[in-house]
Amino acid sequence: MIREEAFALYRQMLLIRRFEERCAQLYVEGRIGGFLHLYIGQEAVGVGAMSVMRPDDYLIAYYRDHGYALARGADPRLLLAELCGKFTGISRGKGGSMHFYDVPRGNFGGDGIVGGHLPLAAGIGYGIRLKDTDQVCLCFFGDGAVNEGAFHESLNVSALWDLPVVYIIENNRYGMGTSIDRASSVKDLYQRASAYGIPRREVNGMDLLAVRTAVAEAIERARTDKRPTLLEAETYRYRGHSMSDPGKYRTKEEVEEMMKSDPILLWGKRLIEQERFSQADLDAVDKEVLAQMEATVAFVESSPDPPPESMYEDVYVRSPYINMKAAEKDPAWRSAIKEDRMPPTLPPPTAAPAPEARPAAPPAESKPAAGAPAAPNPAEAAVQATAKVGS
Ligand SMILES: Cc1ncc(C[n+]2csc(CCOP(=O)(O)OP(=O)(O)O)c2C)c(N)n1
Ligand SMILES: [Mg+2]
Repeated sequence: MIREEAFALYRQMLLIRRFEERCAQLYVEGRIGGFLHLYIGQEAVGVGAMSVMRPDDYLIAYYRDHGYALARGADPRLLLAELCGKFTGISRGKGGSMHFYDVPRGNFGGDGIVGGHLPLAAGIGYGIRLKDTDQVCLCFFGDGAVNEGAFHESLNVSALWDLPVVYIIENNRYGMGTSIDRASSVKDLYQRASAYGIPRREVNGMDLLAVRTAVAEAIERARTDKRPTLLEAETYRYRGHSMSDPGKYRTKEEVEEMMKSDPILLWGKRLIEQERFSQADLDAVDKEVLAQMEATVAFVESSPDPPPESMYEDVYVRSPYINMKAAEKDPAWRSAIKEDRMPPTLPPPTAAPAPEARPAAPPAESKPAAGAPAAPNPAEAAVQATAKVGS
């Protein structure tokens, strides 16, 4: 790895760490609402994996999703704004911690349902297959997700249909307060892939280089052989499951022991041992990252809240993938999908109504009687129009 890249990866891990430490403070101060799940301790997995992705590849993740967005190059100011519910946020302040979507960077965001996004990863893989490109999709999830039915369904269909998806378990040993010893009959989680004939391996998730090597190999298999892989990265989260977790299910000693193999510490040590950088270099970048965080907070403080009208926006999306049969067989659909445009047979989009044109809520006395059809709602009408195409 070239010197500059080795240092850039160190900086990325540090940025995630400092970003989240600041988030924890802001949460305690009541400036961040909702849930907050921190990735602290697991940074090497996201940063190592992301470092070998191509800009046109995709990723999808679970609710512990801040690290992926930062490692993929999202602006921390937009991410903190999202956490604070500001209109400048990456999901316009409407997603919060668990929903850092960043489609221009191929980031399909976090998901609050354990295992809920694994079928979506298979869907993205299927989309790549339809487009006939050599892109890949990386899918990150926790050890808790491997016991969900969606995990098995997704792995099965990915193997069956040769989908270019790399599934990455971040095994931090706990699902909320439940240790994997109490949740999984097989402790080597990567072996679950043997049931589906999927290539698999485990990797030390605290070692950036090891993660990078394992993910690069899996990506290559997905890109050229169109085969999925299951990786298990052994890692650890230092903080509670979320900010409201008192952490009574593990000892202080266990956490301290794991912190000795801290990924940022290990990578920094390696950079110094190889005489590529000095401790002073590492200290200087830390200072720079801390200053960046202060500027990030200042940006958020001067950001507006979302206007009330914006709650009607970003609710539904029109997708050309709703008609799978046409997408596979109809030449007009196939070429439209390859060129990333809407197939010609879709009805024209229903324009979003101007705020003043929206139907006002009926006064209580004029509500339709029980059983009577409800007044048409423009958003529902748009969905019904889309649904007809797929039926
Ligand atoms: C289907 C479903 N069941 C239960 C929950 C509640 N829940 C939220 S996080 C979590 C633990 C998941 O742990 P893991 O997959 O190991 O990820 P980690 O939080 O350790 O990163 C549970 C049970 C949920 N969100 N979705
Ligand atoms: Mg876990």
